[in-house]
Amino acid sequence: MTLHDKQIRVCHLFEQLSSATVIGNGDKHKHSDRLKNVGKLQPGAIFSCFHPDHLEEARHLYEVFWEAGDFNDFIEIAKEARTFVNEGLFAFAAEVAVLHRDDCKGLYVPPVQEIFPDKFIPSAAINEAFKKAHVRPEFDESPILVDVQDTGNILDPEYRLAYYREDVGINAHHWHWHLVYPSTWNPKYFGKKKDRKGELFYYMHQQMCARYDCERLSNGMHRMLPFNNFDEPLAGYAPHLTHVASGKYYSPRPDGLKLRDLGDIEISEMVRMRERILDSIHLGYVISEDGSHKTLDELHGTDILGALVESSYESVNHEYYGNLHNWGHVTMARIHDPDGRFHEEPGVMSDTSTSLRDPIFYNWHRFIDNIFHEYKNTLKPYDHDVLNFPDIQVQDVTLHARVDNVVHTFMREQELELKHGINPGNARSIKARYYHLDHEPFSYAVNVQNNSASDKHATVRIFLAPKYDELGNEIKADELRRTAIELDKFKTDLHPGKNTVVRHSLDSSVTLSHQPTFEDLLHGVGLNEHKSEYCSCGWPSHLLVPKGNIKGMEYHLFVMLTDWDKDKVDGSESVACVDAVSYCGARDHKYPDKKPMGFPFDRPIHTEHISDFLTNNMFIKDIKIKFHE
Ligand code: CUO
Repeated sequence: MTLHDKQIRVCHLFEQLSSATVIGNGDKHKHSDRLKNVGKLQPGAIFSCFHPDHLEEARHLYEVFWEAGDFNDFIEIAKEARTFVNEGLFAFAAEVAVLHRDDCKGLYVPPVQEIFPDKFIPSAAINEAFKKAHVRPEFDESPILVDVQDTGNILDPEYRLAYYREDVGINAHHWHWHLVYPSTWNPKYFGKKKDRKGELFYYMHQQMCARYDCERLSNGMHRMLPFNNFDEPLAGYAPHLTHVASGKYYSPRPDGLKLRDLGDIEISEMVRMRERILDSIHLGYVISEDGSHKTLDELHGTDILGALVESSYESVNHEYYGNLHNWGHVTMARIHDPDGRFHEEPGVMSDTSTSLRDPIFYNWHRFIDNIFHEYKNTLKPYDHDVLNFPDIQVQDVTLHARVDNVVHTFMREQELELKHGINPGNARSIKARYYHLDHEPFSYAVNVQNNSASDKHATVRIFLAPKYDELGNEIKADELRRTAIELDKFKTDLHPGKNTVVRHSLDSSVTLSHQPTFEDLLHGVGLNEHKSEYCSCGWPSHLLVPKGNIKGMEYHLFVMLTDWDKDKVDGSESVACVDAVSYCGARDHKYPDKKPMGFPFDRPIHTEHISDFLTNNMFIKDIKIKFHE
């Protein structure tokens, strides 16, 4: 079977999943014995990647898919499961299988925004598409185009950031990230450990918070206030998303509701989880299931905490530390109907493909990030020797764009094809039109002097951080750590003497450069046996930099070169997807950088101004980001 034939069969598993009528498990006795543990979550219900029961059922299913004898067996058992398993849960499990089965290497799953357009496009636009399809003559196969309506207005101050929170690309990224790193991943069962999974949970979400704060400052708003108090009334949000096949919608949350106990979790338990985690951070060790102490050492501390806070399968003591982060998502998603008396569906916080839409996501994740920050603050600042790269001096950095050292941003029109998820009638194409933030392409030129007599290998680390806070005061070095966003990280070779290192924004190690569409995959376009589904993880390249403002918002562009021979890990040069390794890691490989994620901003900085922190191998250039209306 060719790669293309396999790809078509994978695509068919996901076709029309949004509008398919899945009948449920009424006929369960007829199903393969292998599927006896699935079919609990009703079709049409909103699958939660955070609720333990949903996750457990999804784990059963992806393990069945993983165990299938060969590719054909996998497709057949998946086709059977698709007839009665909840759609979202099925997609999650089938995608995890495509990502991890050896016989699926080189294959993609279609983009989640095309599988489930109803998780990305407000229902008014989707209804409009249905209407347009129904009122036209049968022979008319011309494309249908509908516009996406606003989900709020300026009476809600947070609405200014709707373009960002509701961006299709960031929500798709988040869904994908949690497929690459399922919290239920059992390394013993699969025989492979995902390297630094807990630390990446911390880092990827920390970066989401930092990026959100940059976006807030760009829009003249204060940085986000973390969730802190389990008794406080929370701000509301209305998603306007409805599941097409079942008519069930992601519930809105009115302003002013407080967290309440659910049948399966009490808020007081969550308070206790936080206390226990913080106590352990202050003691410097966590308590394992057998009562022994595990030190939060410099090498593993963040990874241990990440697993415990999320919490994932690798938590050292699930019983004692609980499942703080995941329960936050679930309790916030069910705040409007905690005991289920109204049969309401949860809100968007329940689902990884929708939760970034809700402002509360960022408050919650900053609260989680503050726990990691508390831990990082127990570590001593990096010594000069760790920061410095002897003989290497960065002399200048220029950001080349239309105007040097200025990046222009703007809103770009975009269309999303809906027809593979929902297709009323016979339209050749049904597209939803929306706008997203984008930026002009740019490149960095780094002038480096290698004062040694030999070639050196360097890791180039590029970050961006806003220069001023919401009040116009310069942000101090230690505070900059919270808002510094990674733009790129790559290897370069330095000859003795002067070097100019040039790198294009399109090559960034945080962003996804290209993702094939559903149509591409059906036609075999973009297939490459050396790439695979793992390569679909990555931050959207149109959101590499924040919006900035009309005047030109000032940012520090921070560049640091470290010794690649010390940073490298075995096999990192043979990683298949080098596209977005910073936030997504690498399939079947160690995270390709030995330094702690976020280095050098992950540890306290004791100098007041960032310029006093710099060693010879670092450089700061002030640049502007200018938004064009
Ligand atoms: Cu990704 Cu809370 O883990 O959203």
